[in-house]
Amino acid sequence: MGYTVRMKPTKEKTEPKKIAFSGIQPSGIIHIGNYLGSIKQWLEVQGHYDAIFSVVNLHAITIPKKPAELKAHTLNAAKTFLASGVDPEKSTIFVQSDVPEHAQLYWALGTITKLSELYLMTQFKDKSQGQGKEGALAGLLNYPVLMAADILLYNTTTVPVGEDQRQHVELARELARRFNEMFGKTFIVPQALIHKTGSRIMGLDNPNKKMSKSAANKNNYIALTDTPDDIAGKIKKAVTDSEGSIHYDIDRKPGVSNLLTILSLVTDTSIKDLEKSYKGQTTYAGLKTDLTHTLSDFILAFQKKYEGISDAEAKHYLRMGAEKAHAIANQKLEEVYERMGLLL
Ligand code: AQP
Repeated sequence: MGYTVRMKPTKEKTEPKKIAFSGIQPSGIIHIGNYLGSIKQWLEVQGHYDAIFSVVNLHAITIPKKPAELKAHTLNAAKTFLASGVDPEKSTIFVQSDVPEHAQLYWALGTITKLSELYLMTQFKDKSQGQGKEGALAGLLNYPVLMAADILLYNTTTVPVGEDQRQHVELARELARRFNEMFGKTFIVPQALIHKTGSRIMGLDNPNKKMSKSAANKNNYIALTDTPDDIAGKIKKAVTDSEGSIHYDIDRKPGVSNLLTILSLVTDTSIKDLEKSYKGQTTYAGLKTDLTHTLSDFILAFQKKYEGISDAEAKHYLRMGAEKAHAIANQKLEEVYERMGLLL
């Protein structure tokens, strides 16, 4: 005699769709900090998330730019995405100004953002110093509102960024919650994805300030366009300390800790293992030589891929991406307009 085991019908669990959005400003030549803090994480989410990556040129003009340079940096940024391993068949890449919904949602969100929230932003405080108290531009103040629009347009769940963007993602979360409360559930409240190591690569010339594309001193950053000679020169001049012991201590040894962090991420070796391998060394020459060779190999391999990508190919993928992004963004904007009473 056989038994019939009746199984309770199991409800199929459908995981919510994971959507990642991130961007880079075409405000200069992309550096190793942008790569390690942001693009490297994009490659980790690619394939597991619906990933959308944008060259955020509307953000870049919050600090005045020469038009021809902005155009060149925009295309170069897109080629950098591709050369780094962003696959345009798996992920969407596009230029922000090609999708007008970013500026439109920015306006709508600006109407529920408090000025006090914007004045609190560290990036505004830092960057407006260069514009002077009276001359600080509204675009720079509103930068985080535009960034919230970028993120919220795509039902983004996850925002892979460097540490400097944490405060801006926090505002995007707050605006999503506020809008949902005021007008009904419209936006997903996104999470920042910020790695513990590498989310804040420091300037080589000043390890107490983050590496930055627009730094006045070229020795601040390793650009992805640097030659092995540039790299050797910059690493040689990188600020360390006079202690002569190679270990990680962010407070007492910010320069050496920064070099160890970069080497750890580029070689996929833990900082602990690196410390062990340099135990007993009393100068920084060995660490600097290893970092120079590792970075040169990494950047030369990147440049080889970059040179294989034509402008026409990059433009093709950007057009394709803009169409895909526009379709999603347009639907979300309509929903927002409907909820706010902007559609009849
Ligand atoms: N030093 C850094 N370490 C780690 N991650 C970093 N990012 C920027 N600097 C570092 C991350 O790179 C992504 C793109 O940055 P962005 O283009 O939006 O502008 P940013 O954050 O203001 O970077 P820069 O290089 O300093 O540009 P400028 O000089 O134009 O302001 C972001 O995810 C950022 O967190």
